[in-house]
Amino acid sequence: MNRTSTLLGAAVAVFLLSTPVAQAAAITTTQITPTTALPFFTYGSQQFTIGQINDGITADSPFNGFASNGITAGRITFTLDQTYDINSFTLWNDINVVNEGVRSFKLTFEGIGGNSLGSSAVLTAVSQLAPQVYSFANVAGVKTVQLDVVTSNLQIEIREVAFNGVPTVSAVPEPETYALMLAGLGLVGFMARRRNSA
Ligand SMILES: [Ca+2]
Ligand SMILES: [Ca+2]
Repeated sequence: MNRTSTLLGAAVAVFLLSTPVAQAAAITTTQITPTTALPFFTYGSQQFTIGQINDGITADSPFNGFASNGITAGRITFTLDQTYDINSFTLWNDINVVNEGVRSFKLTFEGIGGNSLGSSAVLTAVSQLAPQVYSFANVAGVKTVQLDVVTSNLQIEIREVAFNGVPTVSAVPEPETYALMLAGLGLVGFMARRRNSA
């Protein structure tokens, strides 16, 4: 390995060390604001409203979760508290009592300006107590996720949702990182010129 490639390697190493790496974490509850035009089911004094989809409660009791009052398809919008780079969606569907709930759905990701960042394929779901995790290639800069329920059995019933990801980091390097990169590249250029003139 000659000196130029060694210096180039050093410059790249400095750049990598200077780039903060956030740990992927669950995006839940107050990080998500759900909205929908779907009606909600009521049972006696109980209301199965959209806010139950992100209240952090995933248990069977007390019948917690959103239910769409007999509507089997429709859109629920999740607005996130900031932009995230997302790599999975977790669905707590209905519990498997009489087998209602979501059967298939699609996710569409949107950036901060409402621009589409792409959609998932139509994904399948089953009624069960355990959460279902849907992993996908990382989608960067997501501010809003549209959940389009395509089919359900009896009605849409969702106990809870979450995403997994990291807060989006600006693509522009930090000033000090940028300066280190320039210094490294300058050294490489200097050494290359010396080699050429030698
Ligand atoms: Ca809940
Ligand atoms: Ca149910």
